[in-house]
Amino acid sequence: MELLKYLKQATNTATNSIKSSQIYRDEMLLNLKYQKAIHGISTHRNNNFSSENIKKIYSEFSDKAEYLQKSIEKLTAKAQNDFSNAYSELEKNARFVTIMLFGRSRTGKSTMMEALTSGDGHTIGIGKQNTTTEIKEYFLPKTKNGEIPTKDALRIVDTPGIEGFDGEELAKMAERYIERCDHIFFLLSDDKATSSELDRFGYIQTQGKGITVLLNIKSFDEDIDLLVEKPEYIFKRDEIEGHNRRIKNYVAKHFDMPEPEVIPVHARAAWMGKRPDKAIATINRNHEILLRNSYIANVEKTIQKFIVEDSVLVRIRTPYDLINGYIISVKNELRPVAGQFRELMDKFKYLKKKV
Ligand SMILES: Nc1nc2c(ncn2[C@@H]2O[C@H](COP(=O)(O)OP(=O)(O)OP(=O)(O)O)[C@@H](O)[C@H]2O)c(=O)[nH]1
Ligand SMILES: [Mg+2]
Repeated sequence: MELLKYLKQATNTATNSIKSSQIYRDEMLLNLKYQKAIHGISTHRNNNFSSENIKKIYSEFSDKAEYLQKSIEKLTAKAQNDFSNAYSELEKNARFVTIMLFGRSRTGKSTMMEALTSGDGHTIGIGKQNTTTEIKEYFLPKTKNGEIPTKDALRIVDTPGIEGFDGEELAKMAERYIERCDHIFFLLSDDKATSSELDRFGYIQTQGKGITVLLNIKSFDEDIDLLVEKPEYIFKRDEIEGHNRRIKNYVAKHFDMPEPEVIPVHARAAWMGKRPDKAIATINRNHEILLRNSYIANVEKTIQKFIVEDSVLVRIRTPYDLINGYIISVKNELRPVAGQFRELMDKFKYLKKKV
């Protein structure tokens, strides 16, 4: 009940912030019609040049200039469309505080989502990569049949793995969602954390999003007994400390951002502990202890803390971060085209002089 109050507060903040950012959205949409500023490039195409050579050179120049102009048109039209959609999504979903699960395939994102929402486990992968192939949203408080709530809620988003067999397309799908969320749970598993996945911190940072690392302790199922009896054999302090240091050092070395919090958790045990009916069939163990020793409570505490302490500030920023993110990405995409334009102009000036 207490949290609902804060969720309501977050909704109000988001609504106000979106309203006050609308003039910037309009300006952004207007400015993305950049192609209007480049005109007249090929107006001389049919000029009656006396020399065949000049005619040929001029025509080549015009072709290239037109091609570049079309590239810019396409690029800006796409950016305009994507931006406009992303912004309306923000408007439409202002009532949700959104936490997104992000990470390589098989790190346990879906398992974590099932644990947090006390799900039936059907989204968890069985031995294969890229089990999750689309963005899926889940809500707390839960609604009947998982319908989209009409009131303020916490939205937990499960995404496809960013590094798996199905590669780039799915990774892009997950990355595109970053701009729509308020906070990111970056899943790493203790069995196979690579530095290439940590490189994604840089991208998330440019979108202005906060990150908490969930270090999923993926011990074997047979070790679930051990987790109940002797959790310190599963949550090995030295190993966790090693991961913790490695993650923090890597982020500090490569990105200009605060050290992320790293929370060790056993996603599978948490899910089993929350689904006693299912788990009883497989294990005859004490679910309360299993749940406690999974340390899922630390993840839940982080969510509560985010809702109570940070969500208001974050939600003031969200629409502005979205706008900034697009400015940065359009700039990056336009840069190579601008370079080609410059090169073309230099070449043209040179030719003119020669002629
Ligand atoms: N032993 C153990 N296995 C886990 C744990 N978390 C996940 N798994 C297993 O790891 C596999 C992948 O888990 P998922 O939750 O489907 O992973 P995902 O990150 O959603 O994977 P994609 O959907 O492919 O991106 C499943 O077989 C899980 O049962 C854990 O804490 N311990
Ligand atoms: Mg999944």
